[in-house]
Amino acid sequence: VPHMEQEPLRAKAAAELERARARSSALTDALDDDELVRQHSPLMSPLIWDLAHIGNQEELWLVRDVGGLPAVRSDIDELYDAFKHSRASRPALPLLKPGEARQYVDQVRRKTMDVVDRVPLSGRGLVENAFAFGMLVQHEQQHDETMLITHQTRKGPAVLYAPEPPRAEKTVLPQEVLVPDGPFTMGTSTEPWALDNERPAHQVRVDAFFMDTAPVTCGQYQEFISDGGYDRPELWTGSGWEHRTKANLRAPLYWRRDGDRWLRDCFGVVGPVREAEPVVHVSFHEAQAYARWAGKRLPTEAEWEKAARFDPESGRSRRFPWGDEDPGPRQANLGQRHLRPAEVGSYPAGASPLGIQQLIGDVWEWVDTDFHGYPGFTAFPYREYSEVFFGPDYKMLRGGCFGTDAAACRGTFRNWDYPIRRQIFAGFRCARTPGGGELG
Ligand code: AVJ
Ligand code: FE
Repeated sequence: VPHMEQEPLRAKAAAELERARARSSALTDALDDDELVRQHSPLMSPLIWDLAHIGNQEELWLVRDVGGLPAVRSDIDELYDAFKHSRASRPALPLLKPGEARQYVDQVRRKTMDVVDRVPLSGRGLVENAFAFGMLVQHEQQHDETMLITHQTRKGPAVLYAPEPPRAEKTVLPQEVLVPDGPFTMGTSTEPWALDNERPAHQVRVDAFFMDTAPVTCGQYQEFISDGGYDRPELWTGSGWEHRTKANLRAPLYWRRDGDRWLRDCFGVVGPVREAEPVVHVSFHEAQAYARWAGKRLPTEAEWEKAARFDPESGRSRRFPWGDEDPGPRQANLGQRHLRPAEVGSYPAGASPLGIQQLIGDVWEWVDTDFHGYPGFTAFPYREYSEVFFGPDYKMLRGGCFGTDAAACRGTFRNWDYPIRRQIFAGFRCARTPGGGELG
């Protein structure tokens, strides 16, 4: 990065750090101390752990590593190391109290801002300083989404408010479109804030396939339930059925029956399930069973990314379905502007060249691919970001959701979780092999 181009980068890093912090504060200031230190679900950390962990990672990477400054508090590194303590065990740790945690993250942030002002934003090899700021912004935003998940697991009166998402313009979408056969460029070598697992750009050959133009809706999912979807082992894989039985799954998480209709708890507000809204809080196994019931299958990760990025006219991969411009409120439901997905068809301006909608935002989409590194993968800045998760235990999720910030979302962005997880804001869409059945 030439010297004269560094000032806009500094301004951007500072502004993005501030924007992330405003969100972290809003998510933690909404609750009293007791609710911040309590564990709302064994799957989640106490909210105050997330906050201090955000500060501790910032201290490690920006203050100590990039800035070369002495430790703010070296005595707490171990407490906030995600690999040292399981989420379930974190409430029992001698964590910083809410007031101390807030003071700590403020102290770290003041030093970070000095570092942003003075360090050169280039010239450190693979992990450039400019990338380190992007990485920490994304890290904070990712934990803010995690904290939003914790808010959804929490019981009690609502504390978060946001306007309703925009309503669908009444255009009728075709159910599916054909994505043509041929190579496309998957991943990226140029996206400045792309994390290790999104790199490098590489050619992938994808056979022609049909992709649904929208995520599966609650209305469609209710039909699967009424048709006995949860009681028909032939629709599920072996491990899917085993989990369905053990966990006694009957409907998406946070749904409950009320006479002849379904209700959903959305951040403490209970209301009727909305038929046109993408289904959310389903596991990979449920998504797979639904797809088989519908005579379809889940897309692979390469298919999903081709649907989201490939421009058939130029043959080029775009940053986003709509082009290369960063997401705005017309293109995608991102950034916690709303607390739920928007009805299908609500974002025509976010459509891909082939007319596929809502790939970015609304709900994370399960895809049928295990987590692996792309050819030429190099772990950075640390093996624990991605590499230690590679293997068959995790399934990929793509596209981000209403709770994902644009800083941590793009056409190449990869998320992952266990196939049984439902507390995340995950839904799915279906794909189909031309002429064939459900097997890809
Ligand atoms: C990419 C969402 C799976 O939360 O475990 C946060 C992101 N990595 N701190 C996670 C992350 C380290 C990660 N996910
Ligand atoms: Fe983290």
